[in-house]
Amino acid sequence: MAKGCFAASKKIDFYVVFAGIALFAAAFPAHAQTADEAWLKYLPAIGTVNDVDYHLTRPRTLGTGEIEQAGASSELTGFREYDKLARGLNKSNTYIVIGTAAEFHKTFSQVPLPSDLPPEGYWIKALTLDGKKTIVVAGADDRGVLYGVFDLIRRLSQHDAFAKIDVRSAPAMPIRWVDEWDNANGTVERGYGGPSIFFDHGHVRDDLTQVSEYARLLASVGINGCNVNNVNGAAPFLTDEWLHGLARIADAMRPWGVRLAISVDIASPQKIGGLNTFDPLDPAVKAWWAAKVNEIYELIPDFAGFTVKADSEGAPGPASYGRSPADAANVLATALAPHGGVVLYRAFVYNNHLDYNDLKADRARAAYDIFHPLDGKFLPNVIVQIKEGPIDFQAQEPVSSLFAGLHNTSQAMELQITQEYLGQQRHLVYIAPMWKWVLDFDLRADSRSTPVKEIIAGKSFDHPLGGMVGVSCVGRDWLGSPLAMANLYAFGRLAWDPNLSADEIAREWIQQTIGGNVQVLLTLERMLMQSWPAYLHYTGFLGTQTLTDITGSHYGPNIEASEHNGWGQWHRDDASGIGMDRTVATGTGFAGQYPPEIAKMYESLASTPDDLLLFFHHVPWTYKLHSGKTVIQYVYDIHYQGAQEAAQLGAEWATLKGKIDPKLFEDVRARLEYQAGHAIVWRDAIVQYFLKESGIPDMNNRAGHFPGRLEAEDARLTGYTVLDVDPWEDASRGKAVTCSEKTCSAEWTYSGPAGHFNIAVQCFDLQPGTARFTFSVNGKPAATWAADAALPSRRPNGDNSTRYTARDIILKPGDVLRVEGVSDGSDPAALDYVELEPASRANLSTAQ
Ligand code: GCW
Repeated sequence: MAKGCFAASKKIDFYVVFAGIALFAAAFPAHAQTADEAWLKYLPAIGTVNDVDYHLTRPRTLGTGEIEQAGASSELTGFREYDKLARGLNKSNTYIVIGTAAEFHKTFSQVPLPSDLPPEGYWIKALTLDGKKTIVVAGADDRGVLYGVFDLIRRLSQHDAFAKIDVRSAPAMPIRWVDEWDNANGTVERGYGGPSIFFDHGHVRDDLTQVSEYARLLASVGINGCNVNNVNGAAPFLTDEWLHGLARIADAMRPWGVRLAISVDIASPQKIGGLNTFDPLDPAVKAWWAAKVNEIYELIPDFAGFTVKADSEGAPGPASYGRSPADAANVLATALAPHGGVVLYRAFVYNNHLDYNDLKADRARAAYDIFHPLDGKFLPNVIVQIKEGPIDFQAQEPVSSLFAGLHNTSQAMELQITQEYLGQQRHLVYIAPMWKWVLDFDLRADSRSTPVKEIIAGKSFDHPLGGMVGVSCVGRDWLGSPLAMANLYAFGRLAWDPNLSADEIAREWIQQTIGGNVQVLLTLERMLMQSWPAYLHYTGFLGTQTLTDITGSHYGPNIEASEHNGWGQWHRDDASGIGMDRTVATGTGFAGQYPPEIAKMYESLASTPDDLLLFFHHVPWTYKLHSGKTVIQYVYDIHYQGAQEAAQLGAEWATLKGKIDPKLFEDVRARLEYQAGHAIVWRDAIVQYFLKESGIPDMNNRAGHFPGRLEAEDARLTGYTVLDVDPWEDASRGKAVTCSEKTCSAEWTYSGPAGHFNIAVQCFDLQPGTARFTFSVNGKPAATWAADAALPSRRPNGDNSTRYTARDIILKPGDVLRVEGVSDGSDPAALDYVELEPASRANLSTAQ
């Protein structure tokens, strides 16, 4: 798979000069990933500049604050460049003046500022000031100015008309943070974009250039806080050396209005503080936290606060002393309150040693069971941070019942931007449509309208705090995949305004990042919007959650991995049926945690929406969905459909060849081709597993039938030995062959009709080695390739099953097909099958 090409795709044209060089890039070494390579690049947008009668000159700043200066100074040359573009066209002078409302009152009291701009809000207005055409950007405060300037830039990049510009905007919620799961050693938990931009070998990095770039990106979409270290293993970060390093990170982010937060280990007083307890109610522990917090604020006066993972997945917590999360949170909150800091206490607290045989046991219940009784017991600067679903960032879950269970506590919703369970950035999955579904979900608390977006904004239950936290996990290659950056962008935009739609956010991002013409815009928008449903369709079904290896990679298919263990991500399938009974009447009672109207909907089979059916109910394979289809037939149909949709993504992208940057085109093309192949691995795993489990055939006769497939285990093998793949469903019919010598081969004699074929070779690309393959017909090599992608697992399974397709191969009966695999010791060139498809039946996944 192509790696890292995107970083090199920088194009020096007007808009890049405008954003990337004129604004900031001079300060950055050429090799670093910069914000203009994410979306701040202002490629020419669609259509023509329709606002050419402006002669934009450098903005005048009314204040001297660092944040305001950052926003303003950065724009100067950019607007001059805009002027160059407009040269020769009919134009007149227009000035830009930026400042806080207070500064405007002092200098230009005649400007009719709105009197009620909320914190961090702004007003952009075209008017006449001192006889000159002027665009005023007035912020409620410094951050408001900065966000207003970024809004103006966004409009510039989309070529909005300025003549009548009149915009008022303010964030929907005060907490708009990203969380990074960076470890002290420079790795990033669940990060797929390379090593940490913050840390290296147990220290804060010397060069924090990329941190400033990241902060600029975050500021451009209104994010105002960044928690830089993993919630796991957080204890060392409170030591002296770390705090000094963290202060440098805070300095790098401060000009962009992004405040530093850190994760803390609740056992720190014992682990690094020399106390013999971390009991939150122990006076020595309280004093330790208070002193530590004072120390932090000496170094970082605008420190944002702490995030806490406690009593969860092995992390220590207050339960060790019989204390509650409120006891622990409040000790930290007391220490932080005098300085204006907050505690984000994660509700991700559950027992990962549940008894699978106990039909009442249910991990989904945990957050509500633990936190609902504590409602009202948290101090005002504590915010309970709740994952959007009751389990764990699955491709589809109902919304967490806890959102409606805390009326007297501030809440933040935690989303995952990094695609841990959504294809780990190797698959294109634009998550905004899923987030929108969650944000818009009306929980009907107190039988009135209480959509999640209003609860977390503090509106539904009247709290001043609340917001959204996105687990981002960027690395030195940002998210490691160019199109995945749309998710980071969308997160920020939704935290600012959850009423934006997923498709309009997609359009904004495409225009700013990829540019191109209307076809590019519409095609990529369609692709982004189709990508989450497609992923859902080939990875799981009807609310079972992602049927992945949940005790391992969280990537490829492994259906039994979720069952028979204490982790509680069960789907409880057997020969008779599938699903978790979470009803009050006969199941775990989880459905009853929702307010009555929602509880009623999920309690009954008839009113539970099909897409969450198996999250709430256990049903026979022959149970009929609202569509009239049986569950098992749906499993077959939707996985064939999902794989086809994945192939369609590649086909759509292929139509953009020549219309966008060639390196970006090729990078994404290779990724989508891989994704289409991996979707087939997913499809086959799930379909053959449940075919065997249910014993019910596919009405459409696809499950278990692969007419064009030649299995490796049926071939004439030289050096290869037959292997039972684990889990069995990850290989065609459960078997593959593996090379125990240096060079091995598998041969088949073709006996079908003559014709042109695309021939897919399905092999396993293991870590850490590089196997080599050659596919030949009658001894003549048709394709040769190296299996050198970075995929999880050192054993052949669905994590690393990949396909290479040789196209338009002419075959006649009697031809000998041969795959030769060269093992390098650590990658034994394992092979699953070859699959022949008539080239005329233009397989969408083959589009190039
Ligand atoms: O889903 C799990 C992840 C862990 C993560 C944990 C959490 C940081 O697999 O990597 O740990 O959630 O959210 O705490």
